[in-house]
This record gives sequence, C-alpha cells and structure tokens, in this order.
Amino acid sequence: MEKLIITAAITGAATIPSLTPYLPITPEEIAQSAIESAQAGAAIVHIHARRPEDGFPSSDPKYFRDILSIIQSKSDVVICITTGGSVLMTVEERAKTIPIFKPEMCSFNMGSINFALHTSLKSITTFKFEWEKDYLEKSKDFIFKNTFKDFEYLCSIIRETNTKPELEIYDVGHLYNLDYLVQQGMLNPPFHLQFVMGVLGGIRGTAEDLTFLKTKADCLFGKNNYTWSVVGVGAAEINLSTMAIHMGGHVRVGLEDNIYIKKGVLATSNAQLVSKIGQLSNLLHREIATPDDARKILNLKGSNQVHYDQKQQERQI
Ligand code: KMH
Ligand code: ZN
Repeated sequence: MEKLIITAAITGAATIPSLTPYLPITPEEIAQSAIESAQAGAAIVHIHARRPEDGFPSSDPKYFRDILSIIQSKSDVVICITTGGSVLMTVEERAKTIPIFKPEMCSFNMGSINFALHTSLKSITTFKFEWEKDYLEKSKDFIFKNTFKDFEYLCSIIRETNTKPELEIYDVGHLYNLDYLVQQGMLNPPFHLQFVMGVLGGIRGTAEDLTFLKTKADCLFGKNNYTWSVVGVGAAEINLSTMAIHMGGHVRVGLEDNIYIKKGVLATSNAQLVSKIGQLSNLLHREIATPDDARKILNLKGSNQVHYDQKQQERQI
C-alpha cells in the first residue's frame, strides 16, 4: 500500500475560539502549530488565517504571508491553502491568496451545502469574543456557496498557478459535479479527493457512507485515476481515519475539524492529533509519507517552486 499522507488542518473557520483554548489564532501560533504537526508526521498542512486580535476568520493576505513565511523558514511541509475560507466570504475573497502565494495545493469545494454550526452553542456558556455567538446562531441560515460559476473561476486560478486542488466532497452529488467538470475538460485526472464527512448539511460519517462515496468515485473516475483522503468532522474522525488507513486512503485531522483527542478530552495541539494517527497507522502496518513522498504520490509541482518571491507578493498585497 502507498505510504499514508497525513494532513493537519490547523485552525479552519468552523471551530470558534471559545470551544477550545488550544486553537491557534495569531499567524505565529498557526505557523508554530503547523511546524509541530509536520514534526509529528503531517506531510501537508491545510491553512486558514484569523484576525489575531479576536480570532475572526480572515482572508487577508498579510496574515497568510506571515504564516507561510514562518512555516517555510523551518519546514518543507506541503502547504495547502484554503479557498473555502469561511461561509461569510465571497469566492473572490476566499481565493485571492492563491495567485499571490501559488501554493502547491489549495482546497476546492465541490458543491454548495448547508453548513450548520449552531449545535456547538449548547456546549458553550461564556464566549471569549463578541462575534462568536452570532456566528454560530446565524449558521442555521448559512449556505456554503460553491456554484458552477465558482468552479469555473477556481479552475482558471489553479490552471494559472499550477496548484493541485484538493477536491472537497461533502456529499455524493459533489462527485457528480466533478464528473461534469471532467466531461467539460475543466479538471483532469489524477484527482485528489477529500471526503469531508459529518458536517451538518452534508453526508454523515458512517462506515457505509465512506464505502459508498469510495465505490461511486471508483465507478465514475476509475480506481487508478484518483487518490483520496478522509476528514471525519467531530466524533467521526478516529473511526473514519482507521477505515481510510486500512482501505488505502489518506487522512486529515486537526482542530479545524475535531477538537477532542478522545471522548470528552480536548486535544492540546494539532500535533497530538497527528501523532495519534501516526500510532494508528503503525499498528495497521502502514508507513507515514514525508512531504516529499506526498509530492510524488500527489504529483505536485515540487518544493523548488514553493518558495515564493517575497517581493512579488508584497507588490500584490
Ligand atoms: N472545515 C472543513 C469542514 C476549505 O477550507 O476549503 C472544510 C474545509 C473547507 O476545509
Ligand atoms: Zn479548511
């Protein structure tokens, strides 16, 4: 079996600071957590940014520049920048970092869904920041918009920057959306699919759901035309990760998707979640991929192009 690629999703936009004191917020904290995750075995880090003063999800390139420059001064980990941002941002805002930083990978959300976070409200009694309560309450009415027009826009960006998309599949219809883009010649194999399971609004994180998505992807694209990874949002994380390790898929973990190391116990870092997957993989006799292994497995443009031109970036910011 191929080596296991572990992706660490460091901070995201769905986890709010009041849920855990261990959520990295400032660019320095996000970068440090990414570096520690890489040391613990992550080959890829999935990066969002937040406003340092209150943790509100941000698309501001100046924060991304700080995060990336710290990570890249200390680690050769593969960088995957979000184009999902937060559900409150437009697609233009969400994707504006990609032409600037030209990362090896970026997320590419394969369809619109409800993305409800309000269920977290019941576990919080006091909020650290003013925006948080409203953000969770309003999520009852959020639609995470990813239309065919948005796909066209993102396809043009990834083509120009030669960035490999991590195709986020939240439900089975998203595989059919991808199939349509393939038929139109807008995306070409080999694909990297990320099955995001357990969002309230998307497919659940059960064993049957994962085998169903995998079977559908095999039928539509052919087993050898794609690699895949799984994100189990919340409690589904460890079970789905175990399945993916066993089935030849890859795994994403991190405080963006799940804040617990075991039932009722908060993870104290992203690295702790990554280490747990490393141990699991060891028990299941699967080797862990280094960043360079991941570059080969995913056919990425390579580390020599990652180190971006600082001057060019500053001009664009
Ligand atoms: N937070 C995940 C459920 C993105 O950044 O493009 C989805 C995600 C989307 O990672
Ligand atoms: Zn994300």
